[in-house]
Amino acid sequence: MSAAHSGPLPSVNRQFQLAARPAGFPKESDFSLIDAPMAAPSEGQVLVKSKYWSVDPYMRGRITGVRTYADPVNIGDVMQGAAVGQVVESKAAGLAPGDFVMGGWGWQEYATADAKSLRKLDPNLAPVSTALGVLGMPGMTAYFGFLDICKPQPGETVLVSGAAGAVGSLVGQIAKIQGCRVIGIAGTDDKVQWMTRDLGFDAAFNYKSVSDYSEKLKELCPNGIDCYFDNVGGAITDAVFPRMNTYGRVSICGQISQYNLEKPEPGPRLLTHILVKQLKVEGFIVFRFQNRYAEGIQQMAHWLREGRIKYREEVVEGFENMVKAFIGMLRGDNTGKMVVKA
Ligand code: NAP
Ligand code: FER
Repeated sequence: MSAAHSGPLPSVNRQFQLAARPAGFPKESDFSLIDAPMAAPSEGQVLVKSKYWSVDPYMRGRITGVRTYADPVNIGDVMQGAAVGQVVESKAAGLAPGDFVMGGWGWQEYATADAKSLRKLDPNLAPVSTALGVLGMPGMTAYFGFLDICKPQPGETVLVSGAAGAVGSLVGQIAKIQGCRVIGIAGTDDKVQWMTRDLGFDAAFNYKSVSDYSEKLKELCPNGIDCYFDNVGGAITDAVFPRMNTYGRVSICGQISQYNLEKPEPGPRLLTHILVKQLKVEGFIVFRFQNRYAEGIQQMAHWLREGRIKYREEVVEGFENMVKAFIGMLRGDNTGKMVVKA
């Protein structure tokens, strides 16, 4: 065995399986922690020991049982998701014990994976956990979902909802690099302070302590809003549309305020504002940009090295706390990207 693994492998592989389809907000009993047999890699595969797991809002949609861009997670399946790990045993060319990789093996401590399904990571470029955040799917979502869809111009006003999370915190900083005026909306005063003091946002507010979003937006965006990057939908977004400027652009990235509702809110509404302001409103799924990820990762890594992009991780320790971390993220416990560390 390699230096990547000290001591013998355990005889069991702990996994979280989906136990029930959540009704409304997920709860701990919707998942079960089970002992599965340790798997052995076949030809072309590696055995990976997980180091970090991602918890993401899209996972809420994957457990409802509706087929979208992929098959849903079914009851008794290992919960799906991205993870970072270290190769323990290799039967594949190009990967050796000790190498760090990112892949989609889900919520389990060990996994056998086809080498071609993995991205090999350079631990000297950035901490490997960033493959789940700023240099991973959320980073690509911010980079392409903002730049390609909003096409921001210097001097324009950019509003970001869900602005202190993994994606939103990066969108705001990318907008500053483009020379825009940036306003963020998030759910705690600490998040507001992080955005304005550390990330360079021009202003921000806490939607949980402001009652009149419309008035607040009028105050913070006196020249209206040119670009809106929407992570949340619902009442916040309702207040934004009337303040959009003519020829404004709206990137619909997420609608997290709706993900845990048992009955969807009525909508879409306020389409009159799209008409009279001649707005462009476009939804996207980040995988559309997959063939350009190399460009996105290179640019984000460059901005990181220059210190123009900062990132923060909310690290929950211990695999057994996966479900707590997932629920905590949906509740807003995270500033920046929520990850679980082995
Ligand atoms: P995140 O923002 O790091 O975490 C989720 C955050 O949502 C929480 O921290 C919480 O912060 C906020 N939130 C929860 N309930 C809310 C509510 N009812 N109203 C307003 N805010 C609420 O997650 P992320 O990974 O960066 O994802 C952000 C959004 O982007 C999600 O909607 C996600 O689905 C979307 N997304 C889309 C794509 C795509 O391809 N289109 C890819 C990645 C992510 P507060 O304290 O501010 O409430
Ligand atoms: C997300 C929300 C929704 C996301 C993807 C989707 C990758 C896609 C949903 C669908 O295809 O129905 O955060 O992240």
